[in-house]
Amino acid sequence: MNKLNSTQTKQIKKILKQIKEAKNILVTTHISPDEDAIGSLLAANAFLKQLGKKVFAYTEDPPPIRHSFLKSAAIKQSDLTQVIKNHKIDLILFLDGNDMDRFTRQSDNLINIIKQNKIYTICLDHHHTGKPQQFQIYLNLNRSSTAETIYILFVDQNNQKLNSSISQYLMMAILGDTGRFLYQNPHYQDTFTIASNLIDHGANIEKITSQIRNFHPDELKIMSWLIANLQIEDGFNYSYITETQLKQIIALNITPDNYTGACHHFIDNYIRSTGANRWGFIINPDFNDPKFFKGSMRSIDGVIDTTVFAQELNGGGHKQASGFRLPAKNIQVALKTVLKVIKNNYSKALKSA
Ligand SMILES: [Mn+2]
Repeated sequence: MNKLNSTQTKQIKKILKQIKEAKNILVTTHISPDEDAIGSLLAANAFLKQLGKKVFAYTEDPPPIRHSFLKSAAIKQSDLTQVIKNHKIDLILFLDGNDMDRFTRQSDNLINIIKQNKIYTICLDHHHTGKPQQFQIYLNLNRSSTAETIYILFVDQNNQKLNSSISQYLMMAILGDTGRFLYQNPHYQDTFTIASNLIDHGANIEKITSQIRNFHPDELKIMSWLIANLQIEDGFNYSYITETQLKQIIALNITPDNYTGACHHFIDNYIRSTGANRWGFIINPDFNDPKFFKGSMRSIDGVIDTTVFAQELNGGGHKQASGFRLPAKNIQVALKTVLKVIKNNYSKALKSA
């Protein structure tokens, strides 16, 4: 299983060599971290510690509270440039993204400090759009998740041992990015072999699912608004949260975690499976900065390439799941922009599906 071509094998050898030579390693993942981001980060942290490395696992955003059952406290929050300064970092492992802007809100500062300190950069990823040239080694094995790439790197290629906590981390990540083994996946044989091995070593799909799919009543309230705002168009569905609704959410002391959790659940489970349409999007004001609107697009395999739209909106991702962040005066303006981009690029996105 996990057959790699010679370029990939060489890259992996290079990565393992750099890890061996490094003293202080920073491992990080993208802002607004999801299951794959947190699970991959926790697993990479554990595998590097097995190798006797000094590891610093940091993100700029906190992990969602629903991941706390995995002792995600091992991940600390800080401005990444500060971590580099404080701990003489000589190697950074970036996980689950391939654009410095995904890892920090101040990418210019981060790029500068990396250059000044001659820090080696490695990126492990599985996305199809971005800026991989920003990293010295960029490894993308086209897997369903970054977690599978981590498994291949450390378990398959470096003979490292799984234990029950690492198995739980990797399983959570794979469950998150595969939609619980739902999505069409060219490497399905590897995915199921890895998953089976993780269960052998203590991962429990039912328990993990009950943790990450345990709804807070506030999430259901926000989902009811997304349901009320749902628009069924000729070809696609969409919904949104208005800036007035965000104000209400804040007034009700609803946490950012429950806000984004509700949006994720709605987009993953309803937008592409309501009525006759098989793709759609949602858009909602950024909790921390309501001058920006966050959008997510989802489609069923082979229906439409959503990255065609997402890239026009300065975002990216996968054909069936992509995202973007858009500055706009209000929800009406944001929606108008997105609908216009869809209209102007529809045939291109259909062709590219
Ligand atoms: Mn991922």
